[in-house]
Parts: sequence; C-alpha cells; structure tokens
Amino acid sequence: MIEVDARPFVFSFDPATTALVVIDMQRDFVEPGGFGETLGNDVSRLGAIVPTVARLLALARARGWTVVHTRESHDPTLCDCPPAKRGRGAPSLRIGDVGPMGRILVRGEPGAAIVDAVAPIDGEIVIDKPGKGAFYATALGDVLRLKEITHLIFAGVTTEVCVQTTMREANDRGYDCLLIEDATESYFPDFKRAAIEMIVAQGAIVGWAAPLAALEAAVATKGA
Ligand code: C5J
Repeated sequence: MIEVDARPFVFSFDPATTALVVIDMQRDFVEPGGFGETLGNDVSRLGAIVPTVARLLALARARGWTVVHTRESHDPTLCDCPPAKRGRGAPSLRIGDVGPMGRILVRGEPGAAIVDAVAPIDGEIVIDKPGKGAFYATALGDVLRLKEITHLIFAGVTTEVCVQTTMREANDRGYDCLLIEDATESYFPDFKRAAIEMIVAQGAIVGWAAPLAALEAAVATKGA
C-alpha cells in the first residue's frame, strides 16, 4: 500500500486497484478561443497547471498505473446536449457553434481534443462525456469495474464543476478518491478553494486532497 500525506488524513491505496482520472484537459477549456473563454473566463489559470498534470501523468505512466482521460464533448447532432445545458450563461459562442478551434465542445473538433502536453497515449482509456460527471451516460463505471478499480486519483478542470461532480459520483459508487490539488484548477480561485474544503470536510465526506509532491514522496518511499 502507498500512504499519501493528505487532508483530512492519510490516503492509502494499492496501485493495482487504482486509476488516475484526468478530467477534461481540453483545448476548449484551457486555450484561448474555446468554450471557457467564450463564457468570459481567463483561461490562463487553467493553462498554468498543464506542467503539473504532465508530471502526474509521467509518474502514473512510469509506474504502470491505469490512466483514464475524460473529454466533455457532444455528438455533432447535439442530441446529447439538452437546452438546460446549451442555453446556460451568455457565451459569445454556444456549444455546437463554430469558433476558432472548430465547433465548440463537439467530438472530433480540434477544440474538444486534450492539450498536447497531457494527451492520452496508447493503452490509456478515453471517456467522452456529455455531462459534468464522468459516470453519467458513459461506460466509465463498467470500465473501472472490469479492471477491479477501487481507488481513484483525480486531476483536471474545472475543480468545482466537472472534477467535483465526478468525485461525488465516484464516492457514491464506493470509490475512495484523492484529488491532487495543484493538478486541478478553476477559473475562480475562491471556488477551487471552497470545492477542496467541501471535499475533505467532515472526515473526507467526498474524498482526500494532497499536493503532487506528497504523492511523489509517498511513491518514492514505497518504491512502488
Ligand atoms: C465546465 C468542466 N466547467 N470540465 N466543465 O463547464 O468543468
């Protein structure tokens, strides 16, 4: 077992039954001209974590851990994008509209791709999800069950939307979840801080949080 110095207490996991889940590190959220920017956000905050997510991926790959990437994305017909989602906010471009990186959040378009520095490699699982949670309307639950995964380590964007939603879904399904706090980001620093506090509150009611250095130190100690 690997024991990570985490909040609110030590997070223990067996790498054989653990997956790293990297949420929505897509150009549409991280780069100028995508969905995040059309909503009026400063995307540079999200771009700043790319090197940390890459370091986390390098650790997982070096140790042979299961790696899952998610992409928030829709069918080109938008049959999986309800008005309750497409109509929200006042973006300059809505989901499905054509922007500088192709149609916003549509599968197969350049903007829906994961940024190069943290892109999936052969053998890694990629889940396209129409919702905020990665378990909703996807095969993620089945994929993890077949691999006998019990613990999930999370990174990606945005902390309080798709990361937190997926952690809550995972917690309800019985997974123990650790969030790598410097490998996740929000357009709103206060929301990131609050989301992490909510996750670890009340004795890890949703899960644990730790910096990447704590995970690296724990792995180095075990030589796992
Ligand atoms: C958002 C996400 N923020 N991946 N999506 O709409 O968090």
